Amino acid sequence: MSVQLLSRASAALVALSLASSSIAQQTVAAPGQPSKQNAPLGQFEIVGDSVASAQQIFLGTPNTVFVVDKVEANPTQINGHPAWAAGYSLDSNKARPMDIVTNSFCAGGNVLGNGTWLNVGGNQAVKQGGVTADSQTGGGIYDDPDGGQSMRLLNPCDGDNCNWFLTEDMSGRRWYPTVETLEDGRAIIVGGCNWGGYVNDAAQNNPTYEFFPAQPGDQPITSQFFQNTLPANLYPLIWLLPSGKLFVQATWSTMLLDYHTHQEFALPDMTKAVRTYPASAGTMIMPLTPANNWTATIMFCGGSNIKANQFVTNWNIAAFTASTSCVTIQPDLPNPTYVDDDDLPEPRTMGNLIMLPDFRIVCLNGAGTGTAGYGYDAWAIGQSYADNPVLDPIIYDPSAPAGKKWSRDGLSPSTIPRMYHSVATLLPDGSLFVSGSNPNADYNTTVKYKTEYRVERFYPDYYNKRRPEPQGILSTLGYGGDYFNITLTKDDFFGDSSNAQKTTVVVMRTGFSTHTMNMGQRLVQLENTYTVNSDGSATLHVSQLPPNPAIFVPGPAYVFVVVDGVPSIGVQVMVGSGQIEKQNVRTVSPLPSNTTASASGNGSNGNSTTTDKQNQASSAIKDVVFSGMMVLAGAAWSLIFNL
Ligand SMILES: *[C@@H]1O[C@H](CO)[C@@H](O)[C@H](O)[C@H]1NC(C)=O
Ligand SMILES: *[C@@H]1O[C@H](CO)[C@@H](O)[C@H](O)[C@H]1NC(C)=O
Ligand SMILES: *[C@@H]1O[C@H](CO)[C@@H](O)[C@H](O)[C@H]1NC(C)=O
Ligand SMILES: *[C@@H]1O[C@H](CO)[C@@H](O)[C@H](O)[C@H]1NC(C)=O
Ligand SMILES: *[C@@H]1O[C@H](CO)[C@@H](O)[C@H](O)[C@H]1NC(C)=O
Ligand SMILES: *[C@@H]1O[C@H](CO)[C@@H](O)[C@H](O)[C@H]1NC(C)=O
Ligand SMILES: *[C@@H]1O[C@H](CO)[C@@H](O)[C@H](O)[C@H]1NC(C)=O
Ligand SMILES: [Cu+2]
Repeated sequence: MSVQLLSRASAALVALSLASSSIAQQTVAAPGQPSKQNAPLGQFEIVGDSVASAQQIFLGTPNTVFVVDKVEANPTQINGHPAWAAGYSLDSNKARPMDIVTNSFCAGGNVLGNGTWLNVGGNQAVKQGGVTADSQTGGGIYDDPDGGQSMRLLNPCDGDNCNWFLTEDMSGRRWYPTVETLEDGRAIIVGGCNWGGYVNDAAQNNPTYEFFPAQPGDQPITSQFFQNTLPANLYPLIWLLPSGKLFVQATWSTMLLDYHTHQEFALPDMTKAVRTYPASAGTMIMPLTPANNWTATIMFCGGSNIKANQFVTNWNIAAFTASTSCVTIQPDLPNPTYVDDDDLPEPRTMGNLIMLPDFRIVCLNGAGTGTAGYGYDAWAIGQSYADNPVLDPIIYDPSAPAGKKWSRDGLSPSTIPRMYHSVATLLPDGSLFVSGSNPNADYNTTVKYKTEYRVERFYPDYYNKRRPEPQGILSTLGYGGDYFNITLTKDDFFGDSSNAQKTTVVVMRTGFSTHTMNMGQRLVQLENTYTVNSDGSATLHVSQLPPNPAIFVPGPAYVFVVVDGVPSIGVQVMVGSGQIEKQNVRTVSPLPSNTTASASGNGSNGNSTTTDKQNQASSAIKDVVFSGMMVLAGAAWSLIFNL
């Protein structure tokens, strides 16, 4: 009887899914395996040349990393002047020079909700040695118009057919601005200074924020916080929180900003070290997961315990030991405070924090002493304000017990110092792209810490494992609404379908890497349940993003399915409508129960058990019969309705 009911129920389900297939959403092709074989695990490998020195990078397509530099005498030319931008093909490890038109020195960037990348602000036109050029409109040795108010856009592509173009200017000059994308896919552009230098000062501060694209009548908004947080408020540390407020941290101060009402709410001061540039801690918003109810935790590691009045160059900054401290804060909870987390194993400034799809965090690059910045000071190392490069990567495992979260087990150091103006980003294959370092005013090969072009890949321990090849990932993810199904074979579970319980689906944005920040870097785990079939394959039932665009703003992202710590190759999807607009938010459909069919080896043909922890007593057969009857009832109703 059950069998009969079951088959009638599944026939009805099949009929229903056929009926709804006309409105079925597009899925992406199942990802395959990495092209790289036998990668050196836990190690760096030098793979190519970035053409322009990698001061800023982002993964623009699954196969192309875009590089943005300052104007300098990079040997590769484009349009009759040195190239200060490039597109780096991950397949061929070849870069093509690109023309980014104006001086993008210490610009900010992020991706808009429609997939266009934005790069904003910079420096005046310069000649050799970074000295102000005679013409601010182009010409001269580097032919670099002033970039201080520039907004540069790129619709990324593989190959040669996309180029940077200028759109309207910002309201004012911004050197070292931060860019965060908002719930409607616009960007907020925050802070910076007019003319650059080691730190900010009142005479050149730009204590405002503005939006791109601007709405008619928009004016830049002046922020009290940015008037109060001199001098280390360049590249402020900013994350959009699930509450819709912006968390903002600079020098020793912290606030929440309601960008709609322009209200500022003070939070406790930072503890133990300055985290903003030029102290340059590694920072990130930790994974937002069903287990933590998508609650934001922001982590800060390293930096420099330096007083606000010590950001002057009349003492030996390069010899000053960096901080080992890591702290976290949960700004959306009541009475947030900074809480100590496990210290770094050694002092570190400019150590990037890069999130892996399995929730671990790689810290790499940086220095043990000094800060970001450079100059011709007698105590500088060449021109570098940092010394004692830290070549060792370390990995933070949030699931490890307190005191044991950082580990360097199985990891080997790089051979390349990567200090001021170095970068890193996650790639779709789960490796890291690491490049840059140039603590010099111009292209310089004669100093200890020279202008660096070498590109490295870093391979986490999972890299050579057979990757899951999930089928059915949607090419567009919305906020709430219907769940979707991803199928995995027994091989995808490494032959053990109980790994369905250790499978997660994550949506990641890799961000815009510059100055030890990855603007926009974020990981959100989708809610899922599973149906394990008797042949050891399974269907994952996966919710779309939580019904709140502030948890993960619209725009391109990568989806990874991680089975027992092994990520699939990330596939690019679009989150939201693909337009800069208010996003649709729908009620979340409930997920089917977790169900495991007994394998035939257990002498059963089709016996199933629900494995839900909260629902041990109910049987899958009942569930399926029940939902089948609901479907039949629904079909009957609609039949009656249609008649
Ligand atoms: C995305 O929006 C920006 C700002 O309105 C616009 O300049 C750009 O052309 C748009 N990109 C696409 C692909 O439509
Ligand atoms: C999860 O967060 C949402 C939104 O902040 C809140 O409404 C809900 O009560 C939270 N759920 C739990 C179980 O804490
Ligand atoms: C390289 O840096 C050194 C140290 O500051 C300086 O003396 C030299 O002029 C620089 N070379 C170039 C080409 O800028
Ligand atoms: C997902 O799979 C379940 C059964 O495993 C099925 O009932 C449902 O219709 C499927 N949904 C979609 C959108 O394919
Ligand atoms: C048979 O069932 C038991 C208990 O549920 C389980 O531990 C075991 O892995 C199953 N064997 C196979 C071959 O699936
Ligand atoms: C299959 O289900 C039947 C009926 O509920 C039960 O008697 C039998 O023990 C189950 N077999 C296995 C292998 O779980
Ligand atoms: C179903 O399985 C998922 C993934 O293993 C797990 O997170 C979730 O808690 C389970 N659901 C229930 C209701 O037990
Ligand atoms: Cu810089």
